[in-house]
Order: sequence, then structure tokens, then C-alpha cells
Amino acid sequence: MTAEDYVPRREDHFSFGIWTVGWQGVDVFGGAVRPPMPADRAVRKLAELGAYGVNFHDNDVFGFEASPAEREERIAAFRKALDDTGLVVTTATTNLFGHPMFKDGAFTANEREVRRFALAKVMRNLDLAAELGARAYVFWGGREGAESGAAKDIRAALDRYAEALNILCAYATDQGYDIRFVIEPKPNEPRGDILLPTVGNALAFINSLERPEMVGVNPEIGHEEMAGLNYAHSIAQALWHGKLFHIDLNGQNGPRYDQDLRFGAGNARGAFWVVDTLVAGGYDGPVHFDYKPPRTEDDDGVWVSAAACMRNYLILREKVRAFRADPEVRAALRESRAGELAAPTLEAGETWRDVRDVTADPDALGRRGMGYERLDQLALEHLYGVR
Ligand SMILES: [Mn+2]
Repeated sequence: MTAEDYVPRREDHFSFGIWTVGWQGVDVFGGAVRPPMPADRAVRKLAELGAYGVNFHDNDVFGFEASPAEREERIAAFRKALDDTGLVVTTATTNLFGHPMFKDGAFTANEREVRRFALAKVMRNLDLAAELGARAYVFWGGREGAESGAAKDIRAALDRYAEALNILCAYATDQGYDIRFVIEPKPNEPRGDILLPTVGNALAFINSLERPEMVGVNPEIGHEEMAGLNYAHSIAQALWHGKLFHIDLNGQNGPRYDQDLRFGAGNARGAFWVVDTLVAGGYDGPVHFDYKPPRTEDDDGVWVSAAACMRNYLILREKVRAFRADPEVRAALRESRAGELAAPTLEAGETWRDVRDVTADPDALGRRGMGYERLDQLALEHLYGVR
């Protein structure tokens, strides 16, 4: 492989949120460092870099306060950029967090008026998403949570969360939209504690919905790692449940604020196993990046970081393939009995009766090493570039 080989292609299905490259750098301690970026400019620049698709919030395209005429004008410019470049809308979502009215949540706000307006806002953008061809619709409940105990009855809030998704599933079905919903978990930020904090919580919640088959998860690397969890394991379990409909790739350095670094930065070793899990698991949705170009960057830096997300994915994919094809790795995997885990514990036709009185040689089993250090060192050497 040479540097020129890590060039993104359409079939790689790389997509970006419009809000990623469009982030102006406003944070808790400082104002904007970059000018606003119209959605159509983001589309044109991402197409130049080799992206395949985009994801958008309603208010990435037009403002919350936009008049009907302004809304139509902004959507027309967005649509023209999509038509001119051939980029597809893979995914869409609703901004249910920016306006002060959502300070206590949207679907789980204590005030019923807020909840009813939130549903209308989602339905309106679902119409646009379906029209633009989105196949996935994300629900990131950033404001669905609390900072204090008595403020929110969590069981009632979960009732309202489920009610909202049931209503919206019914709406999408009645409208005949070919679109699936995905819940994006996050443990905290902006709320002190957010509902459905991890992939596991979301998977359990989905089972209580009226149309669980329509709803999957959209795990983000940073969000799982903020909770100290292993993202590769989270997406592996989502794949196991048939629920990995979408992914948000970025970079994070352990449990702290949501860093949203470019993919491949932050926990690089974790990123290697993420790509390995996606490749091995046959994930076929958009390879979507949800990151924020740091405030230190000007417009050039924004596009450097966007290109780097795709390039790092391609570099890691090459390394993962080389790791899996390496004869020494294959031998080490055999030595570690990795393949044996695929064999059911009981033989065909056996029941508990056949293992009720099984004996073993505990001392011999206890003495036998697993060889995982050799195996992991081989992975690290592939990642470090010496193999
Ligand atoms: Mn994030």
C-alpha cells in the first residue's frame, strides 16, 4: 500500500453530519471561531473530499425561526448541491436540543406543550428526510435527562419516551416511508444524566416499543467511551441483536467531556478493533462520522480533519485486513483456541443431562495459558506499522 491508496471511494459509504464540518466552535467557555457554513457548501466540499453521503438536522439546513419562504430557499440550495454532486442523504435527525424551549427535554419534558411541539417538529422533518431519500432517522435525546433527583420521574419519562417513538413509528408507517429509527445513547452532556445512557440501555428499551423491528441503535464511539465502555463490544452486541442500523465514528480519550475528535485520533487502539468488528460483522450501513473540528482550526483545518476521518478509516481497514491475513496471527488464534468459542457447548441432541456429571482436570486446565499476549502484541505491531 502507498499513501495514494487511502483514497475514499463511493463504495466506502463515508458520510458526515452537516453539523460536523459546520461546527462554529461555540463551547461552554467561548464563542464562535468560524463563520456559519451553509449546508450546501458543506455538501460541495465533502463531495470534493470523496464522501458518499450526508446526515442533517432540520436546523442545519434552515434556522429554527426561518419563515416558510426562507425554509424553502435553504432546502432548495441544499437539494441543488446534492443533485450537482451526487451525494446522497443517508440519514436525518431533529434538533430537539438547541432552542431554550427544550431545556428540560423534548419527548420527556415535564411540560406537555413542549412534548406535543417536539412531535410536530420531528414529523415535519421526517417528511423532508423521506423526500430526500434518508433511510435512517436518528434520535439523540441530549436534553432528555435531569440534573437533580425529584425533578424527573424517570419511569414516567420512559413512558413518554416510548410513547413518542410509538407515535412516530406509526406516523412513518402510515406515510409509507422506507425509513428506520435509530436511538443514539449518551451518558451525560448536556444534561447531568441522560436517559438511555448506553447501547445496552437503548437495546432493552427498544424491546418495549410497539414496533421494535423498526428501531435500532446508532452508537457513537465518544459516547460509549465517556461511560468507560468498550465501543467495539457495544457494536458487536448491537450486531448480535440485528440492531446496528447506523454508527457515529469519532475519537475520544477516556471518560471526560465529549471530545468529538476526528476518527482515529483519541483511542487509536480502540479504533483498530472498531474497524475489525465492523468488517467482521458485515456492517453495511453508512460509515458515518460525527466529530467536531477543534476550535483551533480555520476553514482549511476543517477540511483537513474531515479528510483525515476517512483516511484513518481506510488505513485501519488495511491494517485490520493485514492482521487477519497474517499467518502468524492465524497460528496465534489457533493457539488461543479462539475458534473453539464458535462451537456450542453441548453436542447436537445433548441436554443438561449430558453435562450434569461431566468431570475435568481442573489443575491441567488452570495451568494452561491462553497465549493472548502473543496475539495482542501481533495486533499492536500491525497497528504500530512494524509488520
Ligand atoms: Mn459526541
